[in-house]
Amino acid sequence: MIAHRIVSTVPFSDQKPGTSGLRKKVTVFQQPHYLENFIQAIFDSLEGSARQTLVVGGDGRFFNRHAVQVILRMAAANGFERCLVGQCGLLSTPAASCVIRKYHAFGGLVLSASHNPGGPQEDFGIKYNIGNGGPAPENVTDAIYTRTGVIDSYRILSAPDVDIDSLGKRILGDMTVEVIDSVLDYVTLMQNLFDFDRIRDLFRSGFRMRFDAMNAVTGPYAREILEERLGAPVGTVMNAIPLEDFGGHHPDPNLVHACDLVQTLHGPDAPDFGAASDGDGDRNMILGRMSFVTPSDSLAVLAANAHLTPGYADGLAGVARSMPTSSAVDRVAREKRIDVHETPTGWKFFGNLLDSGAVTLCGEESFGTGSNHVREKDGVWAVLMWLNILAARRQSVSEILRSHWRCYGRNYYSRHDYEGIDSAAADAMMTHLRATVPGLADRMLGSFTVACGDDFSYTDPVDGSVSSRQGVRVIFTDGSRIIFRLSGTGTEGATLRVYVEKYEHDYMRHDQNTQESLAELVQLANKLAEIRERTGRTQPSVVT
Ligand code: VG1
Ligand code: CO
Repeated sequence: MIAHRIVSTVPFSDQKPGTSGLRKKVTVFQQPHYLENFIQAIFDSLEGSARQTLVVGGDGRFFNRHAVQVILRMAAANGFERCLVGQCGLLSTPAASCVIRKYHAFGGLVLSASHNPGGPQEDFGIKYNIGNGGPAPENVTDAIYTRTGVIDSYRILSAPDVDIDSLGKRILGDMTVEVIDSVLDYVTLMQNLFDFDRIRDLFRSGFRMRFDAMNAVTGPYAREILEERLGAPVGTVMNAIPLEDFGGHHPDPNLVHACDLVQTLHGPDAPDFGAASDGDGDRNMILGRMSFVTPSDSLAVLAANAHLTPGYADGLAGVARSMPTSSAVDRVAREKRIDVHETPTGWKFFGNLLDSGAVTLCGEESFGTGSNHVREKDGVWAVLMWLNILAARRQSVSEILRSHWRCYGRNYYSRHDYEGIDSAAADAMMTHLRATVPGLADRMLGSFTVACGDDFSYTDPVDGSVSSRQGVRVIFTDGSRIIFRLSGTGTEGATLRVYVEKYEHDYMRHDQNTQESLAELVQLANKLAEIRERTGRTQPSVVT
């Protein structure tokens, strides 16, 4: 039975999907009809979805189970023929992408607020992924947003909750609900890309690692792959059980939030390799004994060594990085004579490049790395890629990193985040930067000379769509850069991100601490944006 309920409140004008879907406090999603309004707006914006398959799953955070049930009832009432749901409502973001592609689904709904904390007072989120398995492009998210403002009813089946905890098929109205193993399809894909025998030999030789699943969705994936299939000892995966509140932690794999893991890698008896992933499993952090690999360097190292893994043995068609990601990978691309594409922040911009075959690997400075195997960034994939390379080269993480810098030079790189600043002040700062930065061309700033300054705009080479105002850049004549942009994923106030990069050709002669080598550029950034005057902050909240 389909109930057509009229939305009783004003349409929700704040339902604007950001860099990765709609992300709000759980309490916002709990407002009457809020969730349903957004889901219906998504369904209304899709063309040709009747009698199609939808994939549903999330990172297991608070509200995940409730949202899955609402989505199932609404999908049934909106004419879908089949819903594939991860067991217990769980699917990591890359696994959802894998399942959408493998079963030729029309699209999927992924429930997550990524690395943001979870729990009744914390964050929830919904992203819609299209049939290629990737995040909806801007024309789709814009259509969804427009629809949220005019919608006046939604379709939902009145039916009891569906059992999503045991595998198998159920019937819901005219729709079949198929509860699938959350990890199996993903594991099969990984086995096709990497040399599991070789990695197993590495573990057998005494190589030790720790994977921190941060009580988020990757626990079951990492356990199955690392401990079951690759023979790593039980206990290799830490915080392996997904919890609704992630154990009260920020499931954000960086030096601040994964500090236990970082300490383990710096302690006595440290293992050889450490890695962590985020809430929904699309991010990764890579650590060696006493060393940290910046995501930008990781992308460059993976590009330089991809041929050592079976899935990429034939070489790379091209690479792509988001604009604020350091240009370390550009140097690898130049040497390999392949194209490098520079895109705005957000994985959705890689979709067309991957679909068209223009690029094989891509990455972002924000701990995101991936390839054409799915259409999302993929944390566990990045860890396996590193493991395969380590197994092939039989060198330590820091040896691999140093030899990379010797060969290509080093891009010192850091991101400074100012979280929870006043939104109006943040907007005014960006307006000020947009007005002043273009005029800096050819000026000397300290020991640097400005080559040019602009607000980054991107034209998609495949569909010609233009995305403007993607970040203010100051580019110096030696290739150093300062970039300013506001986050699209925060849920409180505004977050300013300042990205600073400096290239050192002769790394051996100038081996320095990252923050020291960037100190002058950081000072320049503070001055150009008038950060202290405009935000009252003297220090960033997070430095990576
Ligand atoms: C951040 C990162 C961006 C990433 C996005 C989603 O966006 O900077 O690189 O694609 O999060 O990541 P922003 O707008 O806050 O800077 V995730 O792990 O939420 O899918
Ligand atoms: Co994420």
